[in-house]
Amino acid sequence: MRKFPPNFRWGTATAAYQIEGAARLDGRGPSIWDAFSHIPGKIHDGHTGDVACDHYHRYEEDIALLKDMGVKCYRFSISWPRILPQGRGQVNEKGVAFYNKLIDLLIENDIEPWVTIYHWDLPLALQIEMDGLMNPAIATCFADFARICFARFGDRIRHWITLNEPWCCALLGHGSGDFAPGRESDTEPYVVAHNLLRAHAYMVDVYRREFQPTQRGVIGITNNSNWYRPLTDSEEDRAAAERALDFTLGWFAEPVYCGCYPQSMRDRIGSKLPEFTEEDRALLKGSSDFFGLNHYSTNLAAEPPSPGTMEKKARIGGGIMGEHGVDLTDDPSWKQTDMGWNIVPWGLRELLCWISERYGHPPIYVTENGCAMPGEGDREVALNDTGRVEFFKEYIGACHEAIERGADLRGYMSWGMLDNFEWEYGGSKRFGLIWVDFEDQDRYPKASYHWYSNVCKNNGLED
Ligand code: PNW
Repeated sequence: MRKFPPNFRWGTATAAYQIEGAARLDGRGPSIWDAFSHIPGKIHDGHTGDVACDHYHRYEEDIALLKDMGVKCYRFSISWPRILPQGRGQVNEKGVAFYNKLIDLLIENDIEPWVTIYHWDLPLALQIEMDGLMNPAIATCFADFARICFARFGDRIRHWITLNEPWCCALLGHGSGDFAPGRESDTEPYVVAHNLLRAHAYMVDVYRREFQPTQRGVIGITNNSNWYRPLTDSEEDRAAAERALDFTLGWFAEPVYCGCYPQSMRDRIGSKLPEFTEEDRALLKGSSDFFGLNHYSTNLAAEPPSPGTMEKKARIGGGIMGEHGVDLTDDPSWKQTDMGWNIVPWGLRELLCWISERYGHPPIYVTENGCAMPGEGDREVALNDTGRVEFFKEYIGACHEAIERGADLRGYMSWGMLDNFEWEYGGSKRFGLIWVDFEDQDRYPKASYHWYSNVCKNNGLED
């Protein structure tokens, strides 16, 4: 048995728009994802999050499934437009009541609620009225929304995550246009990233000044990153791999830990990269009590030119990925998930050790890791998901190795609890430990659910 440290947090994660449904119920206002998913052609087969997993009505059943799984914690996000239908101003008490019921029932079942304040569902009103994440004033809107969350729920929440994966909002929402609000640009991502970093800092500032002294929780940000392995041992390729990390993870982590953007970005982006004011810099530096990491894959990184560069540019739009000047490729021997993401478990180990070294040994939580597997539209295939069990076994093993090498990893959350609305892919990509029948909303635990349940209960991996 490979045991994990005592008090290691085993959990699983979801996001509001991906599971709740009840999109027009009990006073919820529209978000940019409601608007985006209803535009023909944006989402696979015209799927939307109108119903999703109907978790809004089935949260009791879902908490019972969490309880049986034996997780110690459950990460979910709060739908901003359910709390503030206009994005600011009047609070929707029915929305508050839903999260109160959810939080209370989790605690009753000995499951720690971990709250993500923003998992991409910006109120549509803020997009229309003020250009959403492009407007510097959005940071104050985030802080005001967060204050309501702390005030209403903070007496029972010990772990807050301000933002989920700002990289996706910047690059996919404003670079390639694959995500809401669907903008394609090679300048907007830098502005959006900058405003989200400021929003994070403002939210943390509100928490630390007004709530943390009495509520005694911790607060941090969750970033996503692949691991980038140098294609060869050459100095150029090693520099290219570091640069790829800077442009994905360092872009958001460096300001939080050091108060500025990575040097390689400043060198290459020049004046397109906004600058922090002294005040913002001071608020940002040291603004995370832990390092939240979502991790899904690994690529090879090399110094261009080579044909791969152009391919990546086209895929992740606007030329912006090209700006790091890294040729990203895949090793043909690597297996891939249904998303086409490479399965490289040791990449997570390397990334955890890199974070630990680069950012001064912070407490780290893996707040998402998981896979979509092919053929799972078919229930029988999904319930016997040996590929996912193998994936988790190897990736959790890699976490264990990272701890042995000295990383202060304190928790691991699988993505995701349920098959859900997988953004642009709608219901066609299934990441869940639990299979969902989107016709009648019945839930069926997959083999991986039972396997993961043992990991949680044993606090370790059976050999
Ligand atoms: C994450 N990429 O998204 C999100 O936090 C989840 O909501 C989502 O369901 C999950 O991963 C699976 O996709 C990502 O292009 C989306 O590298 C895209 C990327 C990474 C993460």
